Amino acid sequence: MRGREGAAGRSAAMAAAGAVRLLLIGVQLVGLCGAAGTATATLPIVINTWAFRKATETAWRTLQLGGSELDAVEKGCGQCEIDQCDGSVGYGGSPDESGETTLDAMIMDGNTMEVGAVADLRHVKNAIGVARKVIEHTKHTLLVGESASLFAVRMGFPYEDLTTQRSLSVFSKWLNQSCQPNYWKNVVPDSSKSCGPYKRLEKVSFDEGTISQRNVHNHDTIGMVVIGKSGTVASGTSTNGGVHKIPGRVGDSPIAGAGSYADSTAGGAAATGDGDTMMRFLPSYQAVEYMRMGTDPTIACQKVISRIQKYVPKFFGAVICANTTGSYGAACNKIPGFTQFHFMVFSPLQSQPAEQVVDCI
Ligand code: SD4
Repeated sequence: MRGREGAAGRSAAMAAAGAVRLLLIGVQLVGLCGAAGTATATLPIVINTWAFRKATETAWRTLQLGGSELDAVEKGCGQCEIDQCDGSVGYGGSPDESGETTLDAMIMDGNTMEVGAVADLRHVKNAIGVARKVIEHTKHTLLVGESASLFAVRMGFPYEDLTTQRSLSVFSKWLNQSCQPNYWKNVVPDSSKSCGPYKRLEKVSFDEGTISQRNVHNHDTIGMVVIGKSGTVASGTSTNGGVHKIPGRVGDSPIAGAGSYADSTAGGAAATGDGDTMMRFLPSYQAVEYMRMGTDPTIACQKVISRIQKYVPKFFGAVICANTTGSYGAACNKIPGFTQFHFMVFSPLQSQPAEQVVDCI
């Protein structure tokens, strides 16, 4: 009797295991075909926001050539800085209110939990390269503005103009349309109608409409997570931030836990979107903590998006997540004009970077 129960139990268990295997294969295929759902992959893995294929390739090649996970993140995001990915990364994009392009970037080592970051970096193109030097040559974490540029020059980076014909024309078009849109509120003259200089309005009102004017076309930061064969996690970001931002504005991208987060005992995550909103929730940190608790990467990403949704339903944003087993996922907030989020993955299951798509929630 016991034997029969045992056999029945074993075959039930085997059937269940078979079903789980089939399910996993299914999820894997779905993942590779580019639909939503957590996909499994073996290590190493490179995952990055948006369809920035060359960045993925560069990171992967760096690993294949024996580079470290940090090298892969630096080179991968650096590729986007060279390519000016979508005009939202690197020089010549997102001119601020005075027409200047300024850069934010960070890189994080998930073994040591060291972070190097630069914000409001001016006149230096390779922002993530400078961020890496902050880890290697200082005891600081974040350097900002012209002082960060001076540091970069000391580290051997060229000091150059980041303005291009394209950024100049975006800037002059904006001036010609009475500086619309912009990020001011509660000021005179009325910022929804005219250019500054503005002065503060005595009576401050909280108008929901002023919270976010982002759209999917004006910013597409690269955020990347690389997990090596041994489970070492590194992450990084690079962006030129929001177009027409107020000079001095720093977004989520160079902030550890906001723009990205890496912890080799759990996983890595990176965010893209409306940094002014997203940085208040430290979504990358939160996602990694969910994965540490065993939450599947897709669900971890969804949970952080849902949390922001509760406060700011119409925010523009997406998060990518990967854990140290090589499983990964992504999630985004559904708003008009942004219903799907594209991201890139490279793992040993593929011979080339695979563009994947997730439906926003
Ligand atoms: C920022 N989060 O500066 C960046 C921009 C971005 O997709 O991610 N765009 O707010």
